[in-house]
Order: sequence, then structure tokens, then C-alpha cells
Amino acid sequence: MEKPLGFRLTQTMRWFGPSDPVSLADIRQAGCTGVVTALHHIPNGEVWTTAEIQRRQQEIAQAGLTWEVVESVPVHEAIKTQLPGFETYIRNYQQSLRNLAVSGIKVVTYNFMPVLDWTRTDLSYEVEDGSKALRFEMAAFVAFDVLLLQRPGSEQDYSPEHLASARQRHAGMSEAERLQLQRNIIAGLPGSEESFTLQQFQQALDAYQGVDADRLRQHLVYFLQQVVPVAEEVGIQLAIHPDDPPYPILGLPRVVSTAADVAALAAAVPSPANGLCFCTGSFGVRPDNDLPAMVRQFADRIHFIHLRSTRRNENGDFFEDNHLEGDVDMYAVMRELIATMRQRQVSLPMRPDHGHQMLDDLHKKTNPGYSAIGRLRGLAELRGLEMGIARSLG
Ligand code: DNO
Repeated sequence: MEKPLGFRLTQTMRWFGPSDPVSLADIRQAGCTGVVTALHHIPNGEVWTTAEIQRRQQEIAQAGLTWEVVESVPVHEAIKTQLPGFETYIRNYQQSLRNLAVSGIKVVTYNFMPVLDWTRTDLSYEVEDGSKALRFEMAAFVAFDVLLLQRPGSEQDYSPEHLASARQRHAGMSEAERLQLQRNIIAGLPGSEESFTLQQFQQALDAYQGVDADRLRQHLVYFLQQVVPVAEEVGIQLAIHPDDPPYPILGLPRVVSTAADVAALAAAVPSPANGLCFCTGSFGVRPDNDLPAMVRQFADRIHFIHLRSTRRNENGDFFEDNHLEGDVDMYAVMRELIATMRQRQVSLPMRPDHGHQMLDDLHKKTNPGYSAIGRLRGLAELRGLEMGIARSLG
């Protein structure tokens, strides 16, 4: 057998825990050595105890897999808005990091997106080959914001063209379709720890009155100043996940959408433990994010990698394309990642992010984006791409 060439991506898949329809055995057969997971049953803001962490870890080990990356330890909304009492949540976060470290976890992923984790309007968008993808359709999103949620002031956030297409889109939808759209946006996609009714959702948005991007960035820097020293001390690398989509939505501020955003965070808290989850699918939605250049720029801070590609159009819509197609130049990104690993002399954990619902999975209940076969296809393609580049570089 060929000796593996130096430092290679550690192949993992996300696993949502015992209730995930994709089993640990499936993930192992996909060729992964590890899973990325979280204790989803622990309410957001509470401490993850060592007992709970180790119980989950044993379950994973029994399936012949490792658990070294957590995705995510969620950041409580009170930390993002600095509501009274938020310091308690920061202390809990610090304690969770300590407990994870003693259990052997190396990387902790989190995000600092207000209210919603990732956002899509359509969870079963049929692509040419009959498989189903996740999609963000601007007209549907604006229809939700302006006509379903009726967020005060929302009309001012959009161009007359976007408003006109949203009205048209809304008029063409049945009640059931409107409800489905609303659910897709606010009922909680896999991995987001919150789920809202329309009324609760507006209240959650209202908590950001007075929190603009500068304030939110200050709150994030404050959080980092409290948790990064703990992470450093216990040997954990923090990895912030970029905003998805990478621009402001619903009148909420965004602070992790561009290279300049990441550079500002790195400058504020220089420790390498203040790291990045390099998600090509999220950053790649913006044409002004040069992904290979970002890998070079943040080479020392990339602790975890999500590989996926989106395809955008001029309306601001995008859908999740096959992993090697779409707007992300995956070849160029992979070359930079290989160069980074060789230079740093590390193997970095990666997961194929999302995948189409396809083949047998079209007839199964799946977590949107996280079906087995589509991710297996993505992983297999990425693994081959990596090997080809690595060997041709020698
Ligand atoms: C979506 C995921 C996100 C991600 C979090 C990280 O598929 O990439 O849910 O896990 O934003 O905190």
C-alpha cells in the first residue's frame, strides 16, 4: 500500500447524536475516521459536564470513530446582546471548554450570528439531475420578511425590484407554501439550537435594537477576551464559523462575513487559539471573498474546514451545488489547504459540508443538508481531489 503522503485532511462527518438517521456505522463506511458533533440535548447556555461529554465520546469510540471537534458549543443570545446576566453564560462557556479539554476535545466551533444560525428558504430545491439541494431565494426571503413577518421598517432594506418580485412571489404561493417558507426560515435548521414562532421571532429580533455591527463586534471581542485565555490554557482551539449567508439579513448586524471581518477579530485577540472554521460554502456566496487568498491569509488560524460550493445568480439567489462545481474553485482551495498543512505540519479536520438528497435518501426522512449519500458523494470527490493534488505536488 502507498504510504500516506505527509499531512492530510482528517475526514469527518457531522453526526447529530443518537437520533440522527445516519448512523455512526454509516459514517465509518463513508471512510471517515471521526465525527463532529455536539451535546444537542443540553440547553443553550448550560455547562457541558465531563460525565455527559465522556458518555457521548464512549459511544463514538465503540463505533471505531473519534470525536475531536465539537460543532457547536452555542453562544447564548445574552452574550451577543450583552443582556444583564450574560457574564454567567460566559463563565459557563469557560467551564464547558475546560470539561471538553479534559475529555480530549481539540477544537470547538461556534458562531456569532444574531438569532438565527444558517438560513435557507427552500430545503428541497430540485436540481437538473433530480437530486434535491438547499437554496436561498431572495424573492422568497424578502416575502417572508416584509409580508409574512411584517418586520417594522423591513421595506427600507430592499430595492424596489426586490420588493416587487417578493410581492409577486408571495401572491403566487398557497397558504401551505407560505407556512413552509416560514418554517424553513425560523423553525430551526439542523444544528441551530433555537426554533421560533413568528411572534417569538420578532421579539428575538427586537433584542438587537441598538446593537449595530460595531456593537456586535465589540461584544464578540469581549467574549473572545474571556474565553480565548481559557482555551489557550487548556489546549483548545476555538473556530468561529462565518455568517451564512455572509451579509446582513432581517436588519441584524453581521461581523464574520469577509476577510476584513476575520482580520479584525484576529487583530483584537491575536492568540492562535482564536481561530476560524473555514467554511467555503458560507464565505463563497460573496464574490468579493477570494477563498484561496483567505486560506493563505488565515493559514495559522484555520482549525477546522467545511468544504462545499454554492452557485449564485444576479438576483442574490444561491443554491448548494455539487462539491466540485459552483462558484467555489475547490481545486485552488484544496491546493492552499494542502500547502497550509505542510507548512504548519498538521493534519486539519474537515467535513464535506452538506450534500444533495439523492438516490435512496430521496425516499427517507433526512436532516436537510445532512443525508448520508449526498455527503458521501461530496466526501469521495474531495478525498480524490486532495489525493491527486497532494501526489502531484510530491
Ligand atoms: C450548517 C452549519 C452551521 C454551523 C454553525 C457553527 O450547516 O454549518 O450550523 O454548524 O453555524 O456554529
